[in-house]
Amino acid sequence: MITILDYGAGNVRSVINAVSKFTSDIKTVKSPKDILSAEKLIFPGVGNFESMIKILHEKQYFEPLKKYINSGKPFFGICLGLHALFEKSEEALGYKGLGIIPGYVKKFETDLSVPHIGWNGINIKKEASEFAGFSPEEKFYFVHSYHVVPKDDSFVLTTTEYGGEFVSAVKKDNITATQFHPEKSGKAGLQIFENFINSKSDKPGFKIPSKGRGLAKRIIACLDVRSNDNGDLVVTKGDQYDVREKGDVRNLGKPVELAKRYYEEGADEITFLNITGFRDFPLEDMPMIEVLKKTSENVFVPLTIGGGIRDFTDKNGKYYSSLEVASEYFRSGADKISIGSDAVYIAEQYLKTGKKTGESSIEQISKVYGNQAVVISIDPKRVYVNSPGDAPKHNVIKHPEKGPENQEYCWYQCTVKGGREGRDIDALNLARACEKLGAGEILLNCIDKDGTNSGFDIPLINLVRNNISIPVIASSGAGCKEHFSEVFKETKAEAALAAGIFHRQEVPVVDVKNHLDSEKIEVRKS
Ligand code: 1PR
Repeated sequence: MITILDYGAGNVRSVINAVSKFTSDIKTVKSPKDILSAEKLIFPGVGNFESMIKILHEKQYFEPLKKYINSGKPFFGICLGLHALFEKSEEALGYKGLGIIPGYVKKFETDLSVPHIGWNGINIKKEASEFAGFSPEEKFYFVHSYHVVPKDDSFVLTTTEYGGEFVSAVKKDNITATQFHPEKSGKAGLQIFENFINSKSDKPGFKIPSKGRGLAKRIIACLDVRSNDNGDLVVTKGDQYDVREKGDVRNLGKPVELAKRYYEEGADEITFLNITGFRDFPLEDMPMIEVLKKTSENVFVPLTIGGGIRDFTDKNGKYYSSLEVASEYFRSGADKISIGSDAVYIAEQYLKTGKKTGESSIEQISKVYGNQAVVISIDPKRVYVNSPGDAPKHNVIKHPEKGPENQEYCWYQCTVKGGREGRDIDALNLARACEKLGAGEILLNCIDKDGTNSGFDIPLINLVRNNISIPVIASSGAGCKEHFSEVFKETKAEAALAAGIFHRQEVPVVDVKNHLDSEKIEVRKS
């Protein structure tokens, strides 16, 4: 039997789905005694160290967990499940960890963007049955801002390069714990679970250095989802956000099937955007939750979901906080949520008052689930001006694509409600404010480029990426594989997202990856 510790935060569903590929004998912890009676325990965790430790105490799991691990029975920790083993974390110095491994958890100190998000290689430092059957080129999915620092090197199982070498997995006797997420690492991750579950100690993995050149640029397939006029949930795609063709909502396929296809073709992440989320409340629009649950059964790469994440009062007067909406998404299989319109209102308020309230969706969700779980989806469109002085409040740049009256300058106006309403805040100011409030990543769309197949908006991506320190996903305008190499060569974007070319099967994901590889841009080969 495999017991999984669900302490209430993070995406436990994905771990259950991954483990259930190899055994149906799975139990989730409901009480402290379930921990003590476990035969093999997996402790998955994403989120925040403070909130995890608090919950472990509240549920009275803390001492049983120590007792279980010290009993010598097999233990597998993931991400925060690794951090928990240490004495303390810089993420919450007032809270003690389990203290099973001497050492602490440290914030990344690097010029690279933090969180460290994406697929990276590992150097295996000692033989370990969990890594039986791996090729040195394998990459695993990481998403974290803190990493462990064991006092004793004998615990180190793997290291990874990210602005220096950090410890990405530990092993000692019955304890194995990884910083990366096997449940989100495609076939390689599933192999780790299989090895752990079946105790394949007869086939030890060997000490191997990673041949991967480090963190891969991610290729993300985006599925804009909404109900069509018959009430069926479909994947659609707009041209500059207009999703109707001859009056009907364009139907490009079924969300669950398309997501599975992109996973199998090698997409590094899948993003679902519920594009009518600004008017339909997600917890009433349950099909979207179903889509997520079904997708996560067969798709083992990160899933992001956006649309409608905000506080809401329904027609019966019942109030839902944005945190409740997000929690429902996380429970249903999401790894990250993306906030669009609400982020604009929050940033406007924050820039006006200069005060963090602690109550915004960005702050609340990142506090519980961690910054890396909060993506801000920005929907900007160009406003052309004759000179920078014409828009003194905004970040104005010179743009090679001139305006309708031959203007050379523009600023990027943020919009809400699916591009329908422009606001008096620009894309860079929004991104900066959201970073300060706790967002972990920016999904940078561009309405002028969306659906045009004319390439990404390079000046916009540089404007934002060069002035913030969280990762940026370049989005809108991809029309051919060369556009992906262009965006990675000319900007520091960590990922590139496309929709139309993938849905219309004009360029398969694998062709994009092969092209990037031929251009010496690091990718994950699947
Ligand atoms: O405001 O928090 O409810 O979130 C709504 C979300 O829905 C936002 O993330 C917003 O970007 C998205 N959205 C709203 N309306 C539309 C629309 O198209 N009418 N989709 C829309 C935006 C997302 C893009 C697209 C890329 C790539 N589309 O990410 O996938 O531009 O397209 P391409 O490769 O075909 O050029 P809230």
